[in-house]
Amino acid sequence: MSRGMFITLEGGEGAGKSTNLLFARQWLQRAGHEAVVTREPGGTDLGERVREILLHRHDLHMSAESELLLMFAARAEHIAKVIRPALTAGKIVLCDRFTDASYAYQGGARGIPAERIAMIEQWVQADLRPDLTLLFDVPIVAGRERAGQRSEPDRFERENNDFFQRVRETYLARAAREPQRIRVIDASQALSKVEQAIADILEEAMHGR
Ligand code: Z5A
Repeated sequence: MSRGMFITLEGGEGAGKSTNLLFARQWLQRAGHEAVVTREPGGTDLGERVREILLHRHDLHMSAESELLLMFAARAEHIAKVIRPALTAGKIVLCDRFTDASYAYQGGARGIPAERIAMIEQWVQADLRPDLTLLFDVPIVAGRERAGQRSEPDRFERENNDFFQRVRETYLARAAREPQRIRVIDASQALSKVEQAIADILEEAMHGR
């Protein structure tokens, strides 16, 4: 069987990943491709429980290392149960966040050296890397304003602007190093323009498939 395609969506808070994931799924559907839609942390029973601990258990204080390892514990399960089986079956996987987020949040923002993250990435993922990553980039304040419309902030949303600035810079630095895979989309534009940018990138990616 042919290997499918692994597409991830990344970005800071309120950048529009969830909104645009729906658009990407519909675009693929119209082009005749069924996509498996999933998210991190999460995507499996175990992953969703780990997500609950990571995002919503404000009474639990954890070190950056514990946070990183919990992300990868959820990821190992997600890869084994959802991502690899779908790719092996030739499907497209659309995933809301993946390992670039670990580099941005636990690496750039919390300070864990990238080389250490790379070791765990290699162990947990072996040769699995996204084929394409859509990075939604928006200035911190605008993103936080959009996200702030929601009720209770999660554990990450309680961090300050400097934290989110480091997240943004790490994402952009990774995109500069891997411009073929990580495509930066200006998410401060009107939604219709963002959608057009996604459609153009998907068109190109599907063409080369
Ligand atoms: N995390 C980590 O630390 N390490 C890891 O390895 C992984 C994750 C995998 C959960 O992620 C947290 O996990 C995340 C990083 C950490 N924490 N943070 N921050 P999440 O993806 O579930 O949560 P999130 O980043 O907070 O997502 P979000 O705030 O829901 O943002 P979004 O999905 O990018 O945005 P949205 O919900 O699509 O849009 C927000 C609002 O803006 C909404 O009302 C939209 O209608 C509006 N919007 C979107 N686009 C536009 C445009 N273009 N114009 C105007 N309005 C717009």
